[in-house]
Amino acid sequence: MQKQLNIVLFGPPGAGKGTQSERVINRYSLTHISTGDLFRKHLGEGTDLGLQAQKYMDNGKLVPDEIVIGMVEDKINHTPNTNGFIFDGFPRTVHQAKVLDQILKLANASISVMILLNVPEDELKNRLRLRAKISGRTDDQDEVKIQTRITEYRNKTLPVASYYNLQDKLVTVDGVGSMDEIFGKVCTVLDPLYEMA
Ligand code: B4P
Repeated sequence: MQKQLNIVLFGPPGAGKGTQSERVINRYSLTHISTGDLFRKHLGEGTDLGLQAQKYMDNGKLVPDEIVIGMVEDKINHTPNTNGFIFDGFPRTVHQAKVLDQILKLANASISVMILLNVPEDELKNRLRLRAKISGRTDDQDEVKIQTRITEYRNKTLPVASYYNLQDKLVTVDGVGSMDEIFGKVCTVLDPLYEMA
């Protein structure tokens, strides 16, 4: 099997994961797995999975691991012959990270790097307030939901960074600045890994 470049793009809500993912996919021809986008797609189509996720997302809470993991596993298993994956918003708990390692191991692959986009809380809130005006996303619409998402991140998601740090795979990138500047820093991390893959 070809060697894959598998990236976890990580950070709090509003850090720019979705924004940077689009650029990374174009440059390195990777397969995008955004759990938030997948849930919103299911929601739009009115599937059972979408309806199960909705009550958590609407309140800014994490969707339970068993729902998220099944969906990601299905997507990985239905994507043969890829250069690699960019995981955007996944894993969000240490349990999700451990299961992802197992799924990739079965495919003789592994995570190459985790990039953490570091953005202060005030800036995150400003970005989400701005996006609320155009996104139509229920979880962007009020301060309580935004705060819940940030608290969920601190309590349940941030430990995932330590998990990858223990494997020497964590790289932190300053997520404040123009989208192009940040993309430049992300490429500085990924270009050498891409050449090796
Ligand atoms: P997500 O869809 O992942 O949403 P998010 O964390 O808000 O990040 P997103 O990628 O959309 O925003 P971005 O930072 O790019 O998750 C939504 C919900 O789904 C979760 O709360 C949870 O309920 C559920 N969920 C998803 N995955 C899950 C999982 N694995 N386990 C459990 N539950 C899960 O951008 C934000 C804004 O900032 C944009 O408007 C953008 O234009 C702007 N921006 C980006 N970069 C900027 C920059 N450099 N300067 C200024 N603005 C910038």
